[in-house]
Order: sequence, then C-alpha cells, then structure tokens
Amino acid sequence: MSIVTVKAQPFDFALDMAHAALVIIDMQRDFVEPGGFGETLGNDVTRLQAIVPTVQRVLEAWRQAGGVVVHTREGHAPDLHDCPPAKRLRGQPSLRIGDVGPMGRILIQGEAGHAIIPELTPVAGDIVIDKPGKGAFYATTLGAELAARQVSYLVFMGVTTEVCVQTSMREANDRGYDCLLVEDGTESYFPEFKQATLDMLRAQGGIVGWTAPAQALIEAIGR
Ligand code: TIU
Repeated sequence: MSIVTVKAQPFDFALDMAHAALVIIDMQRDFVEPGGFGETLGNDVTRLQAIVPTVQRVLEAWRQAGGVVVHTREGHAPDLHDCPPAKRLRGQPSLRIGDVGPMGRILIQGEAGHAIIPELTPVAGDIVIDKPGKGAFYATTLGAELAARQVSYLVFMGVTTEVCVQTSMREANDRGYDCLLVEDGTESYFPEFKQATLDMLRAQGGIVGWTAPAQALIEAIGR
C-alpha cells in the first residue's frame, strides 16, 4: 500500500507515495550564501543555512521511499528577457538582478550564485525547474512534468517560506494538489513571517494545505 499517514496540522495528511513529489524550492547559493540576491536585498542570509541538514535528511528518506524529486531555481536568462522591469527595478538593492556580484551575475542562470547549494545537488532523474517568478508553476513546465508522472500530492521545503514557498504552495493548491509544507525544512529571513505563513496556510481546516515537522514525514515514509 503506497498510502501513508503523516502526523500533521491541522489534521493527519494521507500521502500516496505512488503519486507524490517532493518540491524543494530555490535552495540556491543566491539565497543562502553571502554575496547573492538575498543579501543584496538587505537580508541576513545565514539564518537560512540552519535548515540544510534537515532538508538533506528528508531528501534522503524521500529518495529511499522512491518518490519523485523536484528542485526549483529562481533566475533569469542572461539577456533578462524574462525579468520584468518591475522586478529588476524594485526597491534599492545593493546590486540589481543581472549586475555582477561575488558569485557572478545576480540571479542569472548559469552563474555560480544561481546553482543549488552543493549539499542538495540534484541527481539523475530529479526534475529541475527554472522559474522566473516566485511561483513554481508560473511560466514553467512543472505542471506538465507532474501530470506526466500522475502526481497529485506535493511536499514542499525550501526558501523563503513566505515568498517563493508560499506562492508555489498556493499555486499548487489552486491546481488541485494536496500540499504539505515541512515546518523545519523551510525558512525565512524573518522568523515572524515564517510563523505567520505556517499559521495561515493550515488555518480554516487547511485552507491551503498541511504542515508537519520533518520527523513526522520521515517516520511516515520510512517504513
Ligand atoms: N526575497 C525573498 O524572500 N525571496 C525571494 O526573493 N525568492 C524566494 O523566496 N525564492
């Protein structure tokens, strides 16, 4: 039987591993390491690094359980044709998208900062989705990739909780997926925003989806 039960909030999450994908959002050097996009926006990026061992642990358990793995990367083509001026010109960052920083051009595909961190490097068979926006479905092939594999359950991890993770989970919810967010597998530059996001996603009877600690997920899929 491929259906397992994850102890989750607001209630147990029935997860069919035969139709499930783990979606790791934007665990890129640009968000997690100094000198990248996250830091140019004025954030302390070091607080995101604390989740890396947990994300690794869940990814390993998920691979052993035979689930589909998706990694997303936020970024833009070198000619910036897919970067709206409204995004590039927003605010007063120390460097803008496309400018040259210590890890190459900020948030540009192929640059060092755009890469997924070495601890989570994708392996053969993983799906890697390049996305120009916050949501993983907007202007990407993710929906088609999941449909081709008959996936209807999504488990989310990654950064940042209230920006790309929440946007992607809301996009997925509207598309009919049952979604779980791993509480300690996601992080924000703002702890209060992370907490508020967890609370709002699972409020109203799971209006957007479920949340659970990594250990609850690992115990459910590990047998
Ligand atoms: N700034 C911020 O919190 N996040 C982003 O810009 N992108 C993602 O969340 N990946």
